[in-house]
Amino acid sequence: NARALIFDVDGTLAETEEVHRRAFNEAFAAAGLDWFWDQVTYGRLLRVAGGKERIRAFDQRNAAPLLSFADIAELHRIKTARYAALIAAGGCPLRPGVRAFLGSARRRGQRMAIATTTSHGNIDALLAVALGLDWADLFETVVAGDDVPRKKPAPDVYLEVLTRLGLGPADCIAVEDSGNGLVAASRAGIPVVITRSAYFGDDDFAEALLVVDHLSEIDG
Ligand code: XBP
Ligand code: MG
Repeated sequence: NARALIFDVDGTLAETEEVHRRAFNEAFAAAGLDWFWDQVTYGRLLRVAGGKERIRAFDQRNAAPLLSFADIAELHRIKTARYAALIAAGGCPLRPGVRAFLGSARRRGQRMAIATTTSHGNIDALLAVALGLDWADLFETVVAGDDVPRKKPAPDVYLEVLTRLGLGPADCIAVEDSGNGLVAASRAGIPVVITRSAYFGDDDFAEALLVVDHLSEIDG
């Protein structure tokens, strides 16, 4: 019976990666780059956590990379604006069972937090539509990728959540969808429940406490 649940966002609360992928492609077009990430390419690139880091990794596939750090920051700014607009226009539903899972955890008195690679703005765009404008009341603290030195699979976001909650890792359970996320939480010493997602379903989850297809399987 964990005292706190720490949630990943992308892939865990909602299947957001196709919206991210579309936002990246729209940003490339807007910047006049003839880049297009199809699903196969994006699936490979998702090994690199973080949008800016992913753009850099793709640019560096060539001997002569095109983009400076400032170019990447600007491209990612456009991507983030496109993502928020796409989410606001069409939303991105929560995965099956997520709403009920959050509701029962709250009724049980479990504390809840978020540990994610993406940005505060993107989390707000997603959860304001999916859970309502008061979504942040559910979570005691939200740690995002740019709040810490290193992104997943480094344990930084999880260690920061533990510090903010004032809890040890064994008092918590992390809910994740990817191998990168599993490694990040495990390096922080936190047991992990995996909910398989579209892009990461075939990752190695041998270290996980439990693996399910949807959180609806373990509600309550
Ligand atoms: C999610 C990610 C993110 C998104 C893009 O990882 O890797 O990079 O794809 O987000 P996780 P940004 O679910 O493990 O947190 O472009 O905002 O970085
Ligand atoms: Mg994820």
